[in-house]
Amino acid sequence: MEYKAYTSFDPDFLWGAATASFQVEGAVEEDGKGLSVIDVMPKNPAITDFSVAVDHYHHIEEDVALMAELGLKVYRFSIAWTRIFPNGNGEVNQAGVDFYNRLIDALIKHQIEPLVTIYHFDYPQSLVEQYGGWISRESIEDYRAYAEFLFKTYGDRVKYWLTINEQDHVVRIPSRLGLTGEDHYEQLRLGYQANHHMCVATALTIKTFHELGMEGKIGPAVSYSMVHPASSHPDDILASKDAMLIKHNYLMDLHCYGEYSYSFQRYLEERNFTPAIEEGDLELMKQYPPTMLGVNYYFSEAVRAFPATEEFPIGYQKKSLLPEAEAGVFEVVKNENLAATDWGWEIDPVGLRLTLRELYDRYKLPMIITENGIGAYDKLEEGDMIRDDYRISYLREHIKQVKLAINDGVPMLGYCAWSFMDLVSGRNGMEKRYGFVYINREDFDFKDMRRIKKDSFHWYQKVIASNGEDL
Ligand code: BGP
Repeated sequence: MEYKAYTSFDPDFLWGAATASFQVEGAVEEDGKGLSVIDVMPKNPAITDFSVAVDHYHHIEEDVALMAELGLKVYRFSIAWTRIFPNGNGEVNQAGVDFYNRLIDALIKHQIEPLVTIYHFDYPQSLVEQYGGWISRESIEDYRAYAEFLFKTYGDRVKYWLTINEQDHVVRIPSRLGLTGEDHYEQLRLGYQANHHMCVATALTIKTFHELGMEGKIGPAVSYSMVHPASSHPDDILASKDAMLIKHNYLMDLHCYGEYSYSFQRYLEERNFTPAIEEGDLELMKQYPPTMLGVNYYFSEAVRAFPATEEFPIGYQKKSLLPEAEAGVFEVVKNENLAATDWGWEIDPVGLRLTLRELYDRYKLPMIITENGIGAYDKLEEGDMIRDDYRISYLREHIKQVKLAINDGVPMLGYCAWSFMDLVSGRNGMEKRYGFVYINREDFDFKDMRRIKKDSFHWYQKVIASNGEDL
């Protein structure tokens, strides 16, 4: 829709940038930190692991000074559970608690609002060893107790909380659940059980948040993006609706309505994936929904119908991290209308407006973009220059669409680009860079870890200073 007149961003719009503990901190075995599932997962010899990352642990003052120079109003970061509770439960590690106190105090000193992710993929390995981790019901109380500790410790300064980052990814990536050895279907079945426990844990944590009388807002950071039909053929449109359900809406319906939607129940039943649900679980979720949503958005997808055959029977899934094809449901295909990144992620700014509209239509919660950005092979040139015009153009086009979504009537609290500084990519090491700040290290050469401002740093500085007018 077009309008005759457009409003601007609110004066208190939170311009920000994000990171996650395991991708930036390093120091994985320092100052009493326990091991997480990320620390123990099998290493890929072709890329760096996360043990040193970009050494943020030893650079927080310098890094926060750069955030202040950039003009950030909000900084999204995650707390490493195993710095606070090395075993996931039990003894507290004071050195870990102090580290985040220092970080939060430095942010506040520079008038940067901390936006804290309670748990971003780095689940305590000890909990996997104690009782199997998220696949066991015992996990619920340990997560809640950890979150309660954070509320009591940092809640005097932190007003915005994200419960679990990209739960849908966690439940489908076996190493992030600490699973080993099971076959693909068993992993999926266990994943849905883990998913249920995470939803109960989230609701209980939100209950605790209210009981403690915490100020501010809380909700999950969800990976949510439009799945377009590849054509106007009704079969493709049905496939896109089903893909939205299986990829995104099943989880949102649980978080926000405490329900397994009728169609998702059928999907689970047919595959023997229905999790064990205890009395009161769904009621609890209904009673304690999130008060905001964090939205991670990078790309959209297009799908066509994928009729089951003898060769590909119903339920057959291409074995991949995320669902890309499932016989009898959908298959992801190339969207000829869109360009893609070097990693094949299709760039779709309008898809972001659609995503925000879809989420608000369905769930009516205020939102903050918690991740949005482009991974690229940045090149450090003579004179410490990084000319990342492709990043500027990606971010500019997406921010324009956030503004349009606001004009559509969607309440947006803020926008966090991914990422503040270069960090170790989830699956691609150091070669896939996202930051406004370049970190001078390669996969297997730590160099000097110098922080260098990219062209996009100077551009975003102006965007923030002009409250989104100077794009
Ligand atoms: C999201 C994660 C981030 C980050 C990002 C980019 O799924 O929440 O932690 O990794 O994706 O992904 P990648 O690093 O694989 O390009």
